[in-house]
Amino acid sequence: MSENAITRRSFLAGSAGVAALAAAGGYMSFGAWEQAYADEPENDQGSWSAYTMCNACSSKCGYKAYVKRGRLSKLIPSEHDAHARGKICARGYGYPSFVYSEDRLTDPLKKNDKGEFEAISWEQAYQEIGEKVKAIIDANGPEALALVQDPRPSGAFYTKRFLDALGSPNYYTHGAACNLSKASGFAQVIGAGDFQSDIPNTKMIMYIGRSVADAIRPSHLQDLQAAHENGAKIVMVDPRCNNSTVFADEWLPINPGTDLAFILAMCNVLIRDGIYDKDYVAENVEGFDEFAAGIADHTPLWAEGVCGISAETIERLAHEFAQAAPAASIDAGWRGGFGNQYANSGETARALVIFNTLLGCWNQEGGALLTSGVSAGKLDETKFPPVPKVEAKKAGSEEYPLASAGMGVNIHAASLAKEGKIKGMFFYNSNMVAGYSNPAYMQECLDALELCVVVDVQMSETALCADYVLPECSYLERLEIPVFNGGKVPSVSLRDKVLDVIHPNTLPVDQIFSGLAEACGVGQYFPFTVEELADAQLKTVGLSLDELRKVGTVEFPEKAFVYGQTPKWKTPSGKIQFTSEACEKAGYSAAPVWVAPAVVPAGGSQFRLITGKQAIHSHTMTANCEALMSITQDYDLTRVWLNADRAAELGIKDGDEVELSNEKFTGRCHVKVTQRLNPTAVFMPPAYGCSSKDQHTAYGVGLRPTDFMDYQLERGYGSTMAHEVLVTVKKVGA
Ligand SMILES: Nc1nc2c(c(=O)[nH]1)N[C@H]1C(S)=C(S)[C@@H](COP(=O)(O)OP(=O)(O)OC[C@H]3O[C@@H](n4cnc5c(=O)[nH]c(N)nc54)[C@H](O)[C@@H]3O)O[C@H]1N2
Ligand SMILES: Nc1nc2c(c(=O)[nH]1)N[C@H]1C(S)=C(S)[C@@H](COP(=O)(O)OP(=O)(O)OC[C@H]3O[C@@H](n4cnc5c(=O)[nH]c(N)nc54)[C@H](O)[C@@H]3O)O[C@H]1N2
Ligand code: SF4
Ligand SMILES: [Mo]
Repeated sequence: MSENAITRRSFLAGSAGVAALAAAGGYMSFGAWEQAYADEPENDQGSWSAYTMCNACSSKCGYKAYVKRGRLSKLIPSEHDAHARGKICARGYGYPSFVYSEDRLTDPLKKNDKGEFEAISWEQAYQEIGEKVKAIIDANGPEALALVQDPRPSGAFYTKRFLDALGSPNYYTHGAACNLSKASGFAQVIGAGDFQSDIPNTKMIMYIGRSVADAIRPSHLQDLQAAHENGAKIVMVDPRCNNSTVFADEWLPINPGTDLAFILAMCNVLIRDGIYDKDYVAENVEGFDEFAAGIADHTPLWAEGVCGISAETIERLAHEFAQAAPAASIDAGWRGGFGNQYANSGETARALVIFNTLLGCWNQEGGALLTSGVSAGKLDETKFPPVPKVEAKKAGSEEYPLASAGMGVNIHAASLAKEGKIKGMFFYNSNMVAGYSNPAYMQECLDALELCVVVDVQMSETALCADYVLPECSYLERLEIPVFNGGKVPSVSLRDKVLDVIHPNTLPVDQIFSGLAEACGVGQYFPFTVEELADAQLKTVGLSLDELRKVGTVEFPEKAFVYGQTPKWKTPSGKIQFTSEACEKAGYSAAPVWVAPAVVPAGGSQFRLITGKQAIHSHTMTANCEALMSITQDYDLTRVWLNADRAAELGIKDGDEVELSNEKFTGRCHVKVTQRLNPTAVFMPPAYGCSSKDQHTAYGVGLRPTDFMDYQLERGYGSTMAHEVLVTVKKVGA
């Protein structure tokens, strides 16, 4: 080991952060912390409060954070924040303790020739990364660079600006591993990637692979509860009886990957029986006849054989919908059913918005709403110089022409690294290696890069593949630019700095990317501070940073949504398109018809591997949070679910240890035997199986679904097809 080579513990010990950590005493619950200081007299020293937003998932719920003795002491959710609406979830309360974790990154790190990380200065990191970026651009052009980030307020702005300034179009979100197919499929039909059902006013709502009580956004959960209390008919379509079903009238345990057949059969009934909104369709739709002809044989009886829901139920539900319309809709969903899961996810998304169109429910009270938000206006160009537009096309846009341009196909970009076409990649708040596709394959891709830079707060699996790891301060230690939220009443919320920086050698995202830009020779596009940018953005909507700091959230009631207006359909024809030339070119039928999932389990000991969120964890990022992981341990939440009848056939009992295997991976865990699961599936919680030893709480606990995945992408749409995975299950020792 070279003189400077360090282990994780020693880089921690060598940093100035050690004093702060010792003071913080590692992880302590808020209660324990309060207790430890219970005898000390109260005083105002070191006490203050600020409005911020949770960072434990992309919902970014707003709350007011209170600080006592310089340490976070309590959180009060913001009443007016669009996503919190006065509540935050367990992750929101538990995750802040991670700020005090001993596993936080404290210094910039560089991988040495032996593959070990050494702490280096920011100056050295910037200088070396800058030189490498310039060399890559000189030799290969800026298109050889790519960046992946999870859309956070400042992150989205600074990382995009950085890449634009370098002249690279290869900017990606985590979308291909989340909701790319949904957003892209919707866009083909209605010209928008999302909509929101008017749930509090609905008479009938169906959720297809969306569980608001597990995959939480507090506002969504409150809406579902309101609908339930208002007596709405609520239908949950999910191979698994998820926790939202407590609010539902019906649970339909559909065969995974067959929602397309189910929706098309309901469309078939509406059209066959003439109970769709004919006037609405005549006025707004292009391609109705072609669609109707294409699904004439997609009858409920046919669908029953595919999706496992009886023809009678499909007929009845279609009629109930027609009766409730226009105060009825299928919810937009998010990821679970057709966000990125199957070979037919994009086509399922198309079918879903076509079904809602047949109900004539767009922008109707209780229907499905396309709301618009408020956004920051143009800024003073002398202070915020515009970056020249990048003309080149994003890598993957030709191979996956249906993928929403804003998201792109992130793992395709990584695969180009293996082919030597992408040479340098940046990751911000993204753990591609563990979460997007097969980790072993992802690692091979990143290993092929000339330069890999990861900005994180802990040693993620992606960071382990990096040449340079740059430590960001935590979300509670930084101010970010404001977040403009759409909805019935648009609003703007702020993530203000709550805590003094705990590890002095960590920096916020704005400074990191401004510093990188400077080192790469494009610093002229960053001659402003985040305070100046936030204030300038807010001024364009009649506010200021100081004003927003005082209240956390400001609503724009004058821009409130009005029912009954027909939206401007941003499609090629300006109409709702039941047919799409782009889809046809990509090899699909112009109007959606049945497309089978890519794999089918053979039965016996073979199952389809599916996943879904647990309310206490997010993706790969929270398993290393002791406060949240202790709940996992208390309730034995790493178990995979197996259908009780299938388990009995295989001689497997509740609590048994089983082995799951396929050609990619073999692993063991305990099993929960239940009637709450479709017999063709095995359900695995998605937050576990961390393979980074530097995450001391998460490492080695449970299994990780991506380990069983292959590198594969949905035709045209480019999603990762996360549920097109087969595994065999056997009892250990049997
Ligand atoms: N607790 C928690 N909440 C979160 C997040 C988190 O990480 N943790 N992340 C946020 C983000 S980024 C996202 S994308 C959303 C995700 O929000 P959702 O899409 O609601 O989340 P999931 O739990 O992945 O999937 C929902 C349900 O889909 C079911 N499902 C699986 N396969 C199929 C299928 O073939 N058909 C149907 N009909 N259902 C199927 C699963 O059993 C699961 O119950 O959650 C957000 N909220
Ligand atoms: N195994 C698994 N894979 C999944 C999912 C899953 O639940 N499990 N969910 C899927 C879905 S729905 C989505 S949206 C994507 C999400 O994919 P990502 O957006 O990549 O989310 P995470 O996997 O949580 O990884 C986030 C990374 O950001 C780091 N991080 C946390 N806070 C900060 C911060 O303040 N600054 C910086 N710079 N980094 C920070 C975390 O330590 C972590 O390494 O993953 C998809 N893939
Ligand atoms: S839903 Fe929970 S974890 Fe996500 S931002 Fe809101 S409080 Fe945080
Ligand atoms: Mo997601």
